[in-house]
Amino acid sequence: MAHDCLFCKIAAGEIPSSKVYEDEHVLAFRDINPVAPVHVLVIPRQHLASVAEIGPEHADLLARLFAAVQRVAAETGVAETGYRVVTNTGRDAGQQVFHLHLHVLGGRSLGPVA
Ligand code: DGP
Repeated sequence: MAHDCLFCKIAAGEIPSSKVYEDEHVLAFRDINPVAPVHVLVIPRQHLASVAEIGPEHADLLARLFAAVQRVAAETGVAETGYRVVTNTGRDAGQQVFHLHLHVLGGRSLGPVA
């Protein structure tokens, strides 16, 4: 676990969250400040700060993350209607939590990106 990382603490169960899916490698939980009817965060249990730290050695982990996204979409009812997957990286993107996470957004028409 990374020192003082909020999402590492959520992954470890030290901070409660509204879980949607979890397995050995991945956890998905509802965003505390949702901007859409479905707003779920999908994270690796392994600490990576952002997309900027992903390398070829993380190929399996990325596949697991996106498999979890598909499960979240199915379980929250947006697989058919559509959803958006967003990951903020660094200051200009407004990244607030420096533990890699995919926002899964859906449940309403989202309009164009940015
Ligand atoms: P980002 O800007 O991409 O780093 O998004 C971080 C998201 O994390 C933001 O949408 C709010 C959410 N968040 C922050 N703290 C907590 C928390 O303690 N619990 C949950 N469930 N979500 C959190």
